[in-house]
Amino acid sequence: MNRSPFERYYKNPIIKKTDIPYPCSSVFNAAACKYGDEYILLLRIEDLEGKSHLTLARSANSVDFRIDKEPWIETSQDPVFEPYERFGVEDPRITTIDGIYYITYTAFGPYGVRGAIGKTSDFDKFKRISFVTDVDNKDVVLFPEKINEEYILITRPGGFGGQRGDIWISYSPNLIYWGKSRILMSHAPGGWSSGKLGASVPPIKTQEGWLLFYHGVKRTGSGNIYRIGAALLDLERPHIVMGHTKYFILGPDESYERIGDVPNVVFPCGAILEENGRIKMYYGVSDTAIAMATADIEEIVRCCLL
Ligand code: M1P
Repeated sequence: MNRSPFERYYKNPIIKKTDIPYPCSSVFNAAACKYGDEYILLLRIEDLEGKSHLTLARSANSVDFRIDKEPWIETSQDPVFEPYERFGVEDPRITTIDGIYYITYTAFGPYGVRGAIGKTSDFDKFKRISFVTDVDNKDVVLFPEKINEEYILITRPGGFGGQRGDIWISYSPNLIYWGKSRILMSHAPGGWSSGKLGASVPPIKTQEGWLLFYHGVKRTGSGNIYRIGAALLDLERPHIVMGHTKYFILGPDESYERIGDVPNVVFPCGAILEENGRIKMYYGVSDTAIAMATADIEEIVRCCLL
């Protein structure tokens, strides 16, 4: 019996490296949003040297994408940002607030990885704002609303070299200075997410609470297995976890999720809630391609509250 609420698109994966109009090594972990009538994906593309950049793709129907002929966001040449992005920019997420599209991403450089944020209003000009974490802290997602005049951010400090990595929440008046950090979710020993956690997709507002998809990692003798769970956070006090799915709700099963540069990985960075209550979730598969799956948002919320 398949108890996942997700239904995979029958033509998965929807984007592969052979779809990219220039030479590259892989394409995976894409941010997603609607811009006017179009679906936008911001693709993480790894070049032939192994360094990642971000390239835009657009679609009228959510599955057939036109991919830009050149990268949109690459390592910054600005001396404020360059030292921390020297090895690439990775794993973007998009959050819309008042018509501005905020893009959080992982900056990778000689000192480690850290979270960064920038913005666009037209998917043409992109302006960096700040780094939102120090090093060894990533999987950054921004809430789509301010609460009590504050921006709210979720991050994942740690998790490297086999160490623990839990999900934290922080607050800021201006997207630059972050504080009041506290633990949001920590992994339970022994289970499907016992290795480390990380937020996947920016929180989605529902009547019952903020729906947060997250990835959980199980470490095995043959490597990591990345799977997806969901949690429901209190609408006014989002540091309160009202519930989470008892089991993972999407895991690597199909061959394209099992086999690739990094096997056994499903890694969403973007999801779009349609008017009919279906979520379209875009996820990297085995750090090699991009797939899409849909689910009923009410069913996932119910699973969080069981
Ligand atoms: O290889 C799987 C994923 O590993 C890392 O994710 P995290 O640090 O959250 O465990 C990232 O490199 C991610 O890009 C990659 O898909």
